[in-house]
Amino acid sequence: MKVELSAESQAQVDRIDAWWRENRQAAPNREGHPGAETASVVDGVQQITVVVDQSFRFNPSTITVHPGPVKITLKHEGSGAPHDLAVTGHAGDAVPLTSAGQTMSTTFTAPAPGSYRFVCTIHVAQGMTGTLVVLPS
Ligand SMILES: [Cu+2]
Repeated sequence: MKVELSAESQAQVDRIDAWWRENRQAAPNREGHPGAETASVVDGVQQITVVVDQSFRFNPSTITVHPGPVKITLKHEGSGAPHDLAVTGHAGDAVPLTSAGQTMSTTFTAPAPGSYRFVCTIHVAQGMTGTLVVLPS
């Protein structure tokens, strides 16, 4: 059965369609954040490898460290856009843009105990964020 819609109803359907398309595209924003790991000490430096791909997520997305030097390695095992990892509010605590297939790392001194956000600076809008927890000792 074919239903004729009034102009007003059609406009409403168009709006709903547009909303649906927009929100389907924004679906990565609603994806969860995988993994939680504590850095392990190798040669006196706490080390952790964070894997990224085309899903706009860090894995692990929650990293726990103790005070002292921390080495974060970003491993891009997917395809598509490059990613970086920057602890917000701490210039220098950042792994530079890492392309698909590449591995990059940075070593820095853990900031004061607390909880910090880290982001992929070019995919904040896709919800590509994580949490760095620095324990008191
Ligand atoms: Cu990214």
